[in-house]
Amino acid sequence: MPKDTFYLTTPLYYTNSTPHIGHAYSTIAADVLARYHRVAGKGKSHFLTGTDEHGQRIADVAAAAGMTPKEFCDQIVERWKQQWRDINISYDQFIRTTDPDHEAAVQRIFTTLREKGDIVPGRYEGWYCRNDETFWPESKLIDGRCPNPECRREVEWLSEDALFFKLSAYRERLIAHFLANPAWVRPQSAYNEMFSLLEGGLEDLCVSRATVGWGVPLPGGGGTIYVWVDAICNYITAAGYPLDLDRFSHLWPADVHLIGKEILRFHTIIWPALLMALDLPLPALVFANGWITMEGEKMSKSKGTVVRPAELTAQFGVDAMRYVLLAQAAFGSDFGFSEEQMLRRYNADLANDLGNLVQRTLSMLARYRDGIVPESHVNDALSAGFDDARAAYEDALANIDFRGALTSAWERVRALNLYVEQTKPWELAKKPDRAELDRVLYDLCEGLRWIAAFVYPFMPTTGEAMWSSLGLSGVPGAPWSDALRWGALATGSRTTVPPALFPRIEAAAAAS
Ligand code: ME8
Repeated sequence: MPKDTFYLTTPLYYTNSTPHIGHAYSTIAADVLARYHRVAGKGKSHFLTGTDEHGQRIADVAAAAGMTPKEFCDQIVERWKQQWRDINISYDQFIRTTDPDHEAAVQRIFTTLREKGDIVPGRYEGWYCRNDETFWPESKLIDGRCPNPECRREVEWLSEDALFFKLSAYRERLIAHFLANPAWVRPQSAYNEMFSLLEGGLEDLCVSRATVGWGVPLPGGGGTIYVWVDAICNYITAAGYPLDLDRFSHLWPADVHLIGKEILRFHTIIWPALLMALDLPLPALVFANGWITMEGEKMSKSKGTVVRPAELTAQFGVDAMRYVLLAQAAFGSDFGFSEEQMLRRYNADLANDLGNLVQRTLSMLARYRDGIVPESHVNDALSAGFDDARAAYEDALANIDFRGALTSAWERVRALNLYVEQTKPWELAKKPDRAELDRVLYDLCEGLRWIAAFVYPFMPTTGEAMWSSLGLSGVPGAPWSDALRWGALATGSRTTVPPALFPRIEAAAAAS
């Protein structure tokens, strides 16, 4: 069977904690792409997310809470799922690394790699960070501690018989893949960093843990499979590998793995090498989002600098939170969390620009024409601007450039607001000849329809509210190539004025 589905993934989040806006940021980004592809894509799409539940760290947290690791994960997973429902994440599949079919698939993969000679026995001696579940060479430690700025905990010396994946044997092939596919890791800075890591040489990877009990058991006994190998294989096990190869053939290779930049090495060096060892094709793109920072550093639970999505949705609402997070910075760049900046953006882009356009357009239509869409007509100047915006929007999302897509949509929002100022419908309404006012009102409603389609992947509830206010049913913008033709809004459609979508928030109210 040929691959026919756009396949998109997020990282699997650790269940030792609950979601903060950093996790939400990556997941919202994936949701935007998934919704856009469902509406505009040529085929099906599949959006995978889930939880990473094995490893010593999670066993430790569970023990501290007086629960078994599985009991602990079962209740935390519900909080992740609830969070995603609360912010309108439309995943198609949620995988847990404790799912029995995932565990069985990982064991099969492990056995295959052993049989092929890619996993071999050896002895591990070195530093291990229990918190990060990562082996660190001595040269990387900072003052004898874990070099991850979020962690910096003491590392332990491990000395045990272990199994190793022959990562170093894949270095040449990885280098060749990077050279032949210069856009497969993005942004460019991520590609460059990973390429220079490769050039610096690779060591084999220890893939078994004799002393960690909470994990996928090693086939044949003697401990568990290294949690990162277990977790990273989710992208193929969720798609059916190796137990349902028919399903797998529709999905794999993934079109996009969205990840945070701190896990690039796992996704662009270890993961492709594992896939090469399994004779499977590599994902088309790994895109690393930047970090949302607080006081210049990645948000960190241990430093008490995390912001929860609920804190933002209480203030702005779900859609506005989704918008402000993605409009704030180029995807792939870090940005400092600032409620003040978010508030400014909310008031400028949502309350003033979009909210105002929706209200004034539909209110004027209600007042002057009983809410009925006037006769359809062609307006070359306006429609050319919308065609260009559509092309720019599509191009931006093909390049995982959320801010770019929003910019092209908001240029049209502002163009329509300007059109209102220039044509002054309230003055045209005083003229006995109806034709000119009808043309302007049609243009505004039609423009609004396009904007609803652009807005929908980012702000689903808002897009739907705009769409139904225009008397339309179905998913805004679907199917894309029919919907995004100027003049498709039917004459005679009955519109309604929605409640204010984005009431202005005063800074004083926000602070209280
Ligand atoms: O790393 N800014 O899970 P995790 C932006 N289980 N994105 C952030 C962020 C921030 N401040 N904080 C977290 C793991 N993220 C592994 C992954 S994948 C097979 C296994 C996002 O719970 C970002 O996508 O620590 C980052 O990579 C992910 O959450 C890390 O989640």
